[in-house]
Amino acid sequence: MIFSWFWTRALVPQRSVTLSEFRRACAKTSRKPALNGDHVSDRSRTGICGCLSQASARTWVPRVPRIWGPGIARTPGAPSLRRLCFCGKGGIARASISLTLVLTTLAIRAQHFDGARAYEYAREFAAIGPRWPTGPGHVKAEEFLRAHFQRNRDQFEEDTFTADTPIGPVQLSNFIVRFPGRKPGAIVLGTHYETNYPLRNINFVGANDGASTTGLLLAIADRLRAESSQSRDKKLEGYSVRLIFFDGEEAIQQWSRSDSTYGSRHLAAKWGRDGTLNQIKAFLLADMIGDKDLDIQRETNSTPWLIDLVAQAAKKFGYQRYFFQQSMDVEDDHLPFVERGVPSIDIIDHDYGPNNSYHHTAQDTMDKISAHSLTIDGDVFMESIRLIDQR
Ligand code: 1BN
Ligand code: ZN
Repeated sequence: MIFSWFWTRALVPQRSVTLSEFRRACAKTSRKPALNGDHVSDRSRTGICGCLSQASARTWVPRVPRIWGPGIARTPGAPSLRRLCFCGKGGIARASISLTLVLTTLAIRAQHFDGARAYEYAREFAAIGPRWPTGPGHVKAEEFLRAHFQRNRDQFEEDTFTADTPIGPVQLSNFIVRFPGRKPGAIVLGTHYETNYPLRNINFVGANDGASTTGLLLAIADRLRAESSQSRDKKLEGYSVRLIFFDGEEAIQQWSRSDSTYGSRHLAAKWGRDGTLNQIKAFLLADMIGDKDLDIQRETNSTPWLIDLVAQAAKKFGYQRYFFQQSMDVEDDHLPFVERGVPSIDIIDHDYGPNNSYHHTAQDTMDKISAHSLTIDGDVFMESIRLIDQR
């Protein structure tokens, strides 16, 4: 039987014992002796639980959490969760596994978000180069996302359509990834992944504008995949989560309501027709929030209760100074959803570089964004999901 750090620290009275004491207790109860380095427990009989120290076979001490998931190092050679379970009675074993799955999920959630992982995804994605619609980088960006979701066996779909643009019909594709939950209803997180067509001749890679938030959502997908895999039915505990990688957010010629947000306008209309919009509890859009100097504005087209909820999530981590110090209204991919009554928020930092001088310029490169900002973003997105689940 194994127990996570929460169990050993929070629920079980702690006392130090030696390895020989533990082995004697095991022998009395016909338990298999544990291996050095194993996390062990004989709480039911002896009330002791912890992890055998690899440094000394003589001392048994509670140690670091023996949990693992994306971004959490599993000790090389550490036994799997199932192998660690060695208690006798089937029912107790099953209950123990369930408890462990719940506690492991809580432990994953308790970790700070892995912004370094999000940054690495963003770096790979920006390295594709400019991703303007109809260009070669756009095809590569689609291939990157497709290959990524296929490799991870995610439930994903490509929502391909033809947009009517100032340069004629253009084929665009939104990518939608689903993580089913136990509660009826869905939380939607979105970003755009393409780059600006008018900037196609200046090597504009959109490290912040497109790549950073694509990296963020890919790292969020890793967390959701890990959380799902911890449960027996492979579902999230709360609402389903859908991640959308929108195409065609940028203007093809000049930003206007009809020349921008092609992917979100298409999907919101489609989901309005097929009833999907009615299931959406909240839509959180991420845009340009990889900026090293993070300064997220209160976007005034966004839904007030959702702004408050995100502020509450930020407060939990002491991140207030990065959020909502200024207000601004921005037309973005959330508007087609706002207009159809879906509670929505644009989490955007439209203050990028001195006097916004990096925005839509060749200066929008990886050195202007940071893993730290992506950690802040990820923490707040994950906590916002939790708060929406609890509403
Ligand atoms: C976001 C990224 N946007 C364009 N690239 C939308 C936007 C429109 C942001 C107007 C600020 C002002
Ligand atoms: Zn842009």
